[in-house]
Amino acid sequence: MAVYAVGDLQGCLQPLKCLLERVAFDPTKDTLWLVGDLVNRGPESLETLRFLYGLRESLVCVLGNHDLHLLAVGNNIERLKKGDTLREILEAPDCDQLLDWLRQQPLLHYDLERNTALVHAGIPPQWSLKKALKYAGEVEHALRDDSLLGPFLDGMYGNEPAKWDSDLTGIARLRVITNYFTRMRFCTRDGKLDLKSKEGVGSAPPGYAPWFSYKERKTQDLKIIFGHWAALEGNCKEPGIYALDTGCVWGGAMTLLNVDSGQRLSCDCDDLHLKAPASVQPPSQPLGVTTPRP
Ligand SMILES: [Mn+2]
Repeated sequence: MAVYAVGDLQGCLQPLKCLLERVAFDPTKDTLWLVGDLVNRGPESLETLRFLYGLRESLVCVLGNHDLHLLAVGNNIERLKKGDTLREILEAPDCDQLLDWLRQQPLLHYDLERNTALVHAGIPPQWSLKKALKYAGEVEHALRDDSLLGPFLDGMYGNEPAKWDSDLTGIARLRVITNYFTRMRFCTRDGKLDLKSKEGVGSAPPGYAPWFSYKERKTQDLKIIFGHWAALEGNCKEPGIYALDTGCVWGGAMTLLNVDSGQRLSCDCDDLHLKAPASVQPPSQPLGVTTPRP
């Protein structure tokens, strides 16, 4: 009855299978938590989604920015971008089934028994868990509602407003909530986002710091498991904060965390002879230095 959390998959199915085999994952007993960015950039986005759909009864997964992008492209709101490896999903006979499942997934998951939250990017310092769950619910409602889905996906792109204000309404409100949960790395003490810097902790612009680093953060008593930030290379010294994106798709590794014991395992993705398409190249610079991230 173990709970395992795994970092960003980005269509890298073989490293996930390698990790699940190593812990003898049993879907009838164990649970898999995923931090989102299930697809894109990697070699097997379609097979990854199919595999997860098959495991859905034993799975908790939160949405990442790439998953939202897939939903936007799949609903004809946005076009494929250079470097996207999502076409095979859009052309698959089971595309609708997979995307319907994907849009039901939350942005934030909270496990009461473990006092642990699962989120793609993070929870901004000014939000309590209670507020974060409420605001995540607003976006989740829009994703699940047939009449709200299109307007939400159409309006979610953009970096403004950079900061939360409880008076925000409509798409601007949903956009900043979405940016906090799925794109945040650096912010100010009061939660103003910088969405341009994608490098390590040392690259914070003046006045900004990693979202988890503020002493006044209102989720100090909560364990938080997150992904999205490959430049951290899985290192986060903040107590109770677990960074799991170790840049598998960029030639790094995929990381699995036993949520109860804290034990980590990683699978080196280069060892699996991934069939990466020619358009997907590992970064030429060491991870965590100046690697650009989507
Ligand atoms: Mn991401």
